[in-house]
Amino acid sequence: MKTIYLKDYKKPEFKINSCELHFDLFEEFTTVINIMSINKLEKSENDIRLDAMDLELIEIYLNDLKLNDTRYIIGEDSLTILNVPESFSLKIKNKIYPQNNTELEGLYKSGSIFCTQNEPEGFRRITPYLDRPDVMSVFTTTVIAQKDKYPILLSNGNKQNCHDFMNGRHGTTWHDPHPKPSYLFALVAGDLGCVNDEYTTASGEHVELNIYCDKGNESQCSHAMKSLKESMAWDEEKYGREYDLEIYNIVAVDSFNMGAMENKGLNIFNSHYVLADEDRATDANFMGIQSVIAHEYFHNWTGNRITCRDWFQLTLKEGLTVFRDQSFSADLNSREVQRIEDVKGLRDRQFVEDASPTAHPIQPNSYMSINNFYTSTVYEKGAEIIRMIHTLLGEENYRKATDLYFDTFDGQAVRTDDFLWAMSKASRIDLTEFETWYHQSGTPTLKVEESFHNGIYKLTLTQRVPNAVDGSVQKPYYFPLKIGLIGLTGKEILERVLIVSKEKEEFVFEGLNSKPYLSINRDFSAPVKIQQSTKEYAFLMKHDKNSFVRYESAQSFATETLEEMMESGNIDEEFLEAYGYILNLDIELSYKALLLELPSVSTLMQRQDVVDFVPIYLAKDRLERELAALYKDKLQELYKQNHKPKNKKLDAISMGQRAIKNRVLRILSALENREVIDMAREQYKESLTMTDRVVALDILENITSEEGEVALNDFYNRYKDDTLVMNKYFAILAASHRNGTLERVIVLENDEVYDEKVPNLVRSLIGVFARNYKHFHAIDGRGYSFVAHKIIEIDKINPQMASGLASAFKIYERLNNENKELMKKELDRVLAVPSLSKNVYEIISKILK
Ligand code: B3K
Ligand code: ZN
Repeated sequence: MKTIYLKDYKKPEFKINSCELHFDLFEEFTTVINIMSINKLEKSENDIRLDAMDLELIEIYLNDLKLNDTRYIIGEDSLTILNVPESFSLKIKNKIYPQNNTELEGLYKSGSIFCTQNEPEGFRRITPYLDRPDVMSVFTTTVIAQKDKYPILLSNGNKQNCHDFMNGRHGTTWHDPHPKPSYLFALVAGDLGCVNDEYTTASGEHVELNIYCDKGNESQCSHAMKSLKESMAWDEEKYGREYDLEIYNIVAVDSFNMGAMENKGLNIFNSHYVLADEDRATDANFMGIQSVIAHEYFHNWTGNRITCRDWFQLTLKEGLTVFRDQSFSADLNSREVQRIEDVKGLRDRQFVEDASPTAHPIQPNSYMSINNFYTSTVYEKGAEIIRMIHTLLGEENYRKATDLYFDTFDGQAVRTDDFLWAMSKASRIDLTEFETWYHQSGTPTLKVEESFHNGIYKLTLTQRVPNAVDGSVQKPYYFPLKIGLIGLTGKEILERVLIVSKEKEEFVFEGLNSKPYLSINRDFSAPVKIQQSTKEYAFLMKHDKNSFVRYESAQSFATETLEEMMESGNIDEEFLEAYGYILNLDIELSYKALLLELPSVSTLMQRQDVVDFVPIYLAKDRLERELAALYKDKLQELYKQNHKPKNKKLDAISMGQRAIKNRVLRILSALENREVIDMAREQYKESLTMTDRVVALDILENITSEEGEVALNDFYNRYKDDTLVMNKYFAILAASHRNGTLERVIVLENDEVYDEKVPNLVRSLIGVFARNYKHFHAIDGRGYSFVAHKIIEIDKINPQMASGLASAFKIYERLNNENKELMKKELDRVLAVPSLSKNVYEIISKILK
């Protein structure tokens, strides 16, 4: 399989000034006419090699002259036109078959809707083109289809005109004045419902806003619309960025490989990130919609107006845009909860990836399939890197620097180095040493040593940077470390941002009366692992004013308590006491719910040299039981105080109440007694929100087969016609700890609601099962064998989906021998499949290396 290297980048040799597209959509096929005006750039070749995948060529005209087949060469993934002049027009007509496209790249059908997904390399499956992000062109698109079946015809930009034809067909022409790369091209045709609104930009321009969805779902679009308007206002205020077209369209489709896509003026979304009402979506779903709508909207500037020179620069747009959506969510909701949730996600996914054989820098050097690099490293670690720049520069300089970035590079395809140039130029802060974050992989550990003599407190920090995947030694990082020192009585002495840049650093603080308590990596100012020998968790849980460190202390305390339990069987009494202290705190309820959560299996597993899941979940189950028994009365009181089954409002207080009472119910469920079963059953029956319903359902499923089945049947009958909600049903069953989960997953594959071609359903059933530690890693090896079998099967339909499933095997190298052997057998089996996609091959071959 071919590897592509960043070092081999070459500038494009041709410029496509304009691209005029005509689509004629039919049920059996689609014809595409593509008329490009092209210029040679300096030192250009005689021949132009266009990217082309699975296209049926009909005819080619060069400057209006039809070419015979001696004038071009059709390659496996290309079309080369020989001997082209300096400046020419090229007209290509080809045929495609969207209704047979199960890869969901290029033009395909989601149910009865025609839609596209072109990032990163889908456009070459539509028409021959220079399908690379640094070739930017002005697109005019005409879409023609049967009017009664496809009354809505959309593409990028502003609507130019509509025309009806005699034969029941009609067409619409769209023009996008902003030059863009082909990966931002989009087309939609369907019989869609629509919710319409408008927005007036800060400079007084009116923008028409439309959200399209399947008819009947219109009432579920209001949260998405509200989020869109909030995003538009926020980007004006925080980054001075206004929208730049007359229309902003969003279309929700059911079959989509990922969350959403920022196509210029025509975002296409997985319906999971658009549709919601209280009866069908959880509070977390509502938050997810707000952040993904914002993310795609923010791409209009960070991604579309300024795009990437090549795909190695992906984090230029993704890391920055994730940082922007995280800041937006923090501004609109609880800042402290947002930060903790972001860090939790980073550690559960990115830290695991960074410790695996597929670890890569946020700017990778090579890839086989670029689709494998839309990772939590490029996205979430990328966002942490931007956050560190924000911390180093400060709010004011950061804004100056982003202004300079937009002014300088608007309309261009650039590199992460260009972004760093703007950051450094506007702030006059040298970021040369900081650049390492873009080119190295792995999570650094920071060892902390403290001493105190004669009023002088000395902090010694030692960085340990892991070797790269190829074994090469990596350099220490440069980063901002926000710390606080706290006095014996709990009073804050100081807060500083220290700059750490060497392998070993010493920081001295003078004039102190006693050894202070150290509050380290406040707000998680750097994505590092802290290694500390002092155990001041209980004190920090009580006194630290930094909400992140209080959370962190509770987590570390719980983690070490669980580790001690795994080793000696003893439970630390002091931890139980500290937990009781949190239960009584009068703090924001969703924050409190986070403080009461025990560390994830993933957190504990990352700390083991050789991973063994069984002791982890046994210890977790036991600690939950102890806490539930010890604080039963208090927990029940908290539940009663906050259980408001008829309140389905989405304000912070109502969501906080649901968060805390559901956390408490989960803790109590460890008792597995009649009382808690009744509580969950009642909650399932009487509550008006999906948030309450899924928690109750999950608890019932995990502790009682009888009541679980009754509730699950009820849920099934109620929602079986709503695929989006049914994803929750599949996920609860696939994540179940009860015996027989694998057998039930196998049965569910034949359920009439389940469809292997719909990525959301595959993720909910197979993807969730592959993260069910108990059953996926079961020692009979059947979990591994089942998932491997699915990867092979799904790879034939949709390689991107299959390689997503394959990432469950990334833990391979660190498993205990028994599991490792079982897993190896399955990985070998997958790798031996002759027609394996490069997507799956790349992941599995790296895991086995
Ligand atoms: N840019 C798209 C991701 C495309 C993924 C292609 N496999 C969505 C986003 O990050 O906003
Ligand atoms: Zn993005």
